[in-house]
Amino acid sequence: MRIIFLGPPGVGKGTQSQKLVDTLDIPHISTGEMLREAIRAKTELGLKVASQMEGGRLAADEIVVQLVRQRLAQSDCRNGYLLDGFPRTLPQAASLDLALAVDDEAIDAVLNLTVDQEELFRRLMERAKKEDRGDDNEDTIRQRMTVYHDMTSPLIAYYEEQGVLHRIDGIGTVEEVFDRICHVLNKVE
Ligand code: B4P
Repeated sequence: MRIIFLGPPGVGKGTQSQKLVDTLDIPHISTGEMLREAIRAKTELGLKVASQMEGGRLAADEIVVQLVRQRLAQSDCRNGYLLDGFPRTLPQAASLDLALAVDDEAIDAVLNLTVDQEELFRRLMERAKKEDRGDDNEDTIRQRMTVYHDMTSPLIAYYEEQGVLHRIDGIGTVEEVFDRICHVLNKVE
């Protein structure tokens, strides 16, 4: 299965992705994690994206698209994968579609997790207490919400038109949300 996790910052994409890849035994491709790893390793790419991410902006499309293309070309992705946080812009989605079309492949399901703004904010401020992420502070969180609204939310209509979008209520315990996701995917398979 080829699955995309869509949703605003802090909605639980990373949390639910981890559970899902353990269940489905497919690779977990988190662009946020790949970019953070490049920043930690101080690679050339990491140095380029660090200030963008810490300011709550997105990394440049060309950088992220190239990272994902390289990852999807690896042999463990042949039978499916879960994309967590990619695509995040319409150009990223278009480039993914082009790459898939070359191999006559398609995305099976796009899971759009939803949670109200207040709860998103609460979760991210809570995470800020536990994890040292440069992008989890009040000002940056607001900026990330704006970026999500302007750049990422148009993908909802994009995938709705393709007939692969599934809305999932992200409120509740991690287990409750996961049950909803499994219920949706059981119907797709
Ligand atoms: P990501 O790493 O994708 O992270 P995120 O959107 O902030 O969070 P996520 O939704 O995964 O939330 P999580 O499960 O952790 O992106 C970070 C940055 O990377 C972006 O802002 C951007 O700059 C850059 N980037 C990534 N992809 C890019 C792309 N394609 N193009 C350009 N730039 C890109 O959950 C949040 C918290 O809530 C956690 O603490 C968790 O424990 C808690 N939580 C989860 N589920 C819960 C539940 N049911 N109840 C209560 N708490 C819950």
